[in-house]
Parts: sequence; structure tokens; C-alpha cells
Amino acid sequence: LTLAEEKMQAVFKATENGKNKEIGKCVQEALDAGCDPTAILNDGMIGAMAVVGENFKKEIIFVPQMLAAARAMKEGVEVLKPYLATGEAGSAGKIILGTVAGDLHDIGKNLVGMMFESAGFEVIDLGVDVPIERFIEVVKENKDATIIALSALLTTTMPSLRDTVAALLKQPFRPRIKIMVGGAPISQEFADEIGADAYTEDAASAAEQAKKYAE
Ligand code: B1M
Repeated sequence: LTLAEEKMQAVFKATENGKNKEIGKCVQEALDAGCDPTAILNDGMIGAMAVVGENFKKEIIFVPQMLAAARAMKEGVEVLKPYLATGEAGSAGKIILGTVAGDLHDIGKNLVGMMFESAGFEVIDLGVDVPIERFIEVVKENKDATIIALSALLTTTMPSLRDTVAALLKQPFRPRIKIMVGGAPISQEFADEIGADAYTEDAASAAEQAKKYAE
């Protein structure tokens, strides 16, 4: 193994094993060894999360370990952030972002928010488990917002995403708002079915799509 490969593996292991005190150092060392920041995110941390998810499904690990891995990933992303997000936030427009009601997963959403900011958007992040009424209230309050971005990570919260989109479509503010959706169980087909304006697979393509809307 080259030094870079070794450091990348250390990031993977620290994420998988939920080493939130060590991950920052691992990420920094991988950067110093010349690893590409996007590769550290995708192959290192997101790759490790896929293994964590698989091991959870097989009941090799349980919720506490999954939570620890999530914490470690968040710490790692903090170190990586300056290398991934380079743009100046605020000039491209305003986006309201959140994970739908019933769903507590926020790592993907946070990456999407980071990429939006990097693409020049101001992001109002409402967090996780966001009730439909809250989304509506915040869109009403922010008359200059042009995009609402919804994340859902569970097959069991796909109906919640559907309901949120349905409620947004009925609002008088609908014409000024584009509705973007995403998350692991979501597909283009599902997005079309529920009437969302756009589905994107990952954080980088979400930012690309938002930029197209802002043109
Ligand atoms: Co959860 N969980 N979890 N979990 N968890 C999954 C999602 C799961 C696939 C694991 C598995 O079984 N293999 C599974 C869902 C299965 C299903 O839906 N059928 C699952 C389950 C079952 C659960 C619980 C029900 C477990 C339980 O309690 N029995 C429970 C539900 C809690 C709830 O939400 N109500 C639960 C809880 C948790 C933790 C809280 C412990 C923790 C989350 C902590 C946190 O987020 N702060 C957690 C974790 C960490 C995971 C896994 C391991 C990792 C998720 C993650 O952060 N991935 C996950 C398995 C997996 O994903 N492989 C799993 C990394 C992240 C970067 O990817 O979020 O997919 P992701 O985001 C991607 C894209 O999806 C996309 O961009 C990102 C990449 O650039 N994207 C968008 C996301 N949002 C977007 C929005 C867009 C565009 C793109 O536009 C608006």
C-alpha cells in the first residue's frame, strides 16, 4: 500500500468503528498524504457508512454503533469542509432544506447543504424530523426563497416525503418555489410520481441542479 492508500484506509476504519476522537487526525493525515478530498468523502467515509449499514442489516452491529459511526463521520466532514466547499455563500439565492417528518438522518442532508452553500446559496437548514407545517411556515416567511430541498433516508418516510410535497404543491407560493428531493431510497420515478420538480442522486448533483434553477 502507498502512504495515501494507508491513510485512506485509516479514514474508512475510523468511520466504520465510530472513532470520533481519531477521525479528524485521520482525515488530516489523508489530506497531507495527497488524497483527494472528494475521494476521502466518497471512498473513505461514505464507503464506510455503506458497510456500517450492511452490518446493521445483518445484525452484526446495532443502533449505538451506527450512531457512533455517524458521529465520527460528522467530525471527519468538519475537517474536510474547507476543502470541499469553496464558494462564497449567499449570492445565488435562498434554499430551505430539511429532512422530512419521522426521519432523523442528517448526514446526507448536511452534505447537500454544504454543497449548496459552496455553489453560492444561502441555506436555511431546518434540521431533521421537520413537520410539513414548519416547511410551509418558513417558505412563507422567506419570500425570496426559490428552492425547497427535502431529504428522506428511510423507505418508511417516503410517504412523509410524498405528503410534504403534496402539501407544498397546494400552497399559493408554489409558483416561486422549486421542490427538490433526494435520499438513498428515493428515485427519479418516485420523484415524478409525487410531483417533485427534481430528483438528484448526491450532494454535488443537487448543487448543480440548484444552480440551473438560479440561472
Ligand atoms: Co439508519 N438506516 N436508521 N441510522 N442508517 C439506514 C438508512 C439503513 C439503510 C441501514 C440499513 O438497514 N442497511 C436503514 C433503512 C432501511 C430502509 O429504509 N428500508 C436504516 C434504519 C432501519 C434505521 C432505523 C429504523 C434503525 C432502528 O432504530 N431500528 C433508525 C430510524 C431513525 C429515524 O430516522 N426515525 C435509524 C437510525 C440511524 C441513526 C440515528 C443511528 C444514524 C443516523 C445519524 C444521523 O444521521 N445523524 C443512522 C445511520 C448512520 C444510518 C446509515 C448507516 C448511514 C446513513 C448516512 O449518513 N449515510 C444508513 C445506511 C446507509 O446509508 N448505507 C442507515 C451517508 C450519507 C452521506 O448518505 O444520507 O444517503 P445519504 O446521503 C447521500 C444521498 O442519499 C444524497 O446525497 C448524499 C450523498 O452525497 N441525498 C440527497 C441525501 N439527501 C438528499 C437530498 C437531495 C439530494 C440528494 O435533494 C434535496
